[in-house]
Amino acid sequence: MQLRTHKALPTMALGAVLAAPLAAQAEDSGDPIVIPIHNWNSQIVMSHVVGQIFEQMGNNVEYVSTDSQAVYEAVRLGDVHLEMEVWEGAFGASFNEALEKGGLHDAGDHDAVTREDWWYPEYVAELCPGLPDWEALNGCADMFATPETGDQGRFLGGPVDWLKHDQERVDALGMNFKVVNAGSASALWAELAAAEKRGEPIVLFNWTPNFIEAVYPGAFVEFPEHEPGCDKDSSKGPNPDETYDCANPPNGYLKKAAWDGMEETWPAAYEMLTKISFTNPQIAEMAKLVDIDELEPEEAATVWLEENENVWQAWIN
Ligand code: TMO
Repeated sequence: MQLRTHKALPTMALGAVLAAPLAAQAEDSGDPIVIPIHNWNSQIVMSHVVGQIFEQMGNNVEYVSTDSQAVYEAVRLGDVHLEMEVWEGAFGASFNEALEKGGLHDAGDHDAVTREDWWYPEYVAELCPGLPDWEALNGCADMFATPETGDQGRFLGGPVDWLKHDQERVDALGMNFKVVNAGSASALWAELAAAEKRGEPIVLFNWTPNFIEAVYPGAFVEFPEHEPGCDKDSSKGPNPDETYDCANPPNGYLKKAAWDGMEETWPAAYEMLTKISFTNPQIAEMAKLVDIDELEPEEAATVWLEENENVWQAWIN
């Protein structure tokens, strides 16, 4: 008895020494980390990738479908706890607004550089010489007319919760186009595939990184150069009387955002979140796993994690 206690001591002492630095760190709460899901596939897959890493770390996770503009208010209030894809072009304004009100913060940039704007498949440049210049596009407006848009060209925009101000830009630049919003990302790609098959002109909303670049060569329309403040200050951009008369940022950021309470509630998960940085090819691949390979987003995330273990293990250790 005496001997056993004595023998056990060194082990216990070592255990105490090892436990000490860990005990000093607060543990992550057992409450679920609520992750918002939107309506384009890289965001959905990336959110599941990160959620599955959190689960591997022992956290609980919940996913909720959320409007991609209203989400910044939801993060600020702590109703959801982070956002994995803050695209500068589409969401910079909503993100900044929530940032000013307080409750949410910038949790770091991805390596990825982004662009979101009017785009056409390569063959359209042959039909409308002068592209990618926006004035050349405007000169070809009638080529893009549909029964829905009458004499005007149709710009096929994304779902209404993405870029909010395409029609304002058309008006500010005096373009002979009408914006028609697609109901979903897959509706955009279905229209693109149909137009390409028939060799018909089409100009639609697109973005990079996306799986599209691996399938359809094409280019963004070049609008008057992006100027910060062009959305609020009419003196910016070529039309002195109007706002939104310039391009979206051609080299936009892609950020993560977090609820201010996240660090205290889930310190380990939060630290991992701040280390995450995805590249353009990684994000395009996440979209491809669903849009082309037709996996469910959860499965796509699991496949991505299996194939990229070296990438994400570095964020945990
Ligand atoms: C918000 N999006 C990446 C689809 O442009």
